[in-house]
Amino acid sequence: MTTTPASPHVLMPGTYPEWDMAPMRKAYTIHRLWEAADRQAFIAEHAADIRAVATRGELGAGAELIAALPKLELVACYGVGTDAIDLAACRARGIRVTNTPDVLNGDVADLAVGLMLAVQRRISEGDRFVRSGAWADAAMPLATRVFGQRIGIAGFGRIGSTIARRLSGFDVEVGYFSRTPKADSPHRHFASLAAMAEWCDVLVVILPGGEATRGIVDAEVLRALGPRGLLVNVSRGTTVDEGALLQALQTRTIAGAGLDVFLNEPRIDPRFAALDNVVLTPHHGSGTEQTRRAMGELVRRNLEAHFAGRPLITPVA
Ligand code: 8YV
Repeated sequence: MTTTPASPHVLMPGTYPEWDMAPMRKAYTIHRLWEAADRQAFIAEHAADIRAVATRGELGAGAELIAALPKLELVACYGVGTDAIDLAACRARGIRVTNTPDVLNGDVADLAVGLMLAVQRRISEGDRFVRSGAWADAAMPLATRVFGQRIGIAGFGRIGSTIARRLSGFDVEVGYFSRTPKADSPHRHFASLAAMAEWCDVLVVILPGGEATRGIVDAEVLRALGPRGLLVNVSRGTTVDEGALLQALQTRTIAGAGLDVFLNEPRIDPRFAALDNVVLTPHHGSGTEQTRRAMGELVRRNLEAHFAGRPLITPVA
């Protein structure tokens, strides 16, 4: 624990970069939960003082943690996805919640396009091919053309529509799956994910995590995507039935996948590493210095606003 006299007590389930931790240590009494040998005892020891939780998208704040903090006023999330935060528990107690939307749209969209290109043009495989010296003895296997393809985007919020904008330069046809059509979108809307999977060559998943989308990309959707189809997931590991995905990749029910998110991060299913038709990245959609600096600043601005009694910058609840 770092102590600053008479400063608000903030619990952190995980660390932020040092450029955020330094100003936070100055402004708050930080309780570093990730360093606690006994989490429950640590929370019990400090619960009476803790007014805010500063968490990360993948760490969240569950009902048990929220219930253990009687003075909790705010959960500030470093990330846009709040599926790991029990919003109902927060609302029931009038606990405010903030996240970091918009500042990461461009990065996540860039990585989605990057993963699509990497798998379709076999870039990671080509890198291994050259490094291994195999090129001296054989030609690199042919890849798959990207331009002219049909790209289906599952989830058409701020990041999904940014992905569509990025794709406007690739001479591809874009469709999207969402609950309701976007009146101002020129792209084809699909009310059925399986129907869009049937239509598209590349299925990009950028749906919000949570129970409503758990396993929505299932064996049926993967079969509809088909043996020349590619899946890109930059949303949450929970949006894909991971067992069905692994089987589809192993049996070539789909051609390949570019995956930035998984179940049980960071200790993901080891079967992914044995596949040669995937490109894997470590939940790094927002993982650039510029974006992470912007995210951290937004978290700190929300904390400052809350403790100063000013309106929150980016409230979720
Ligand atoms: C976060 C994310 O950067 O924004 C989200 O919801 O999943 C990521 O972009 C990550 O959770 C930060 O640790």
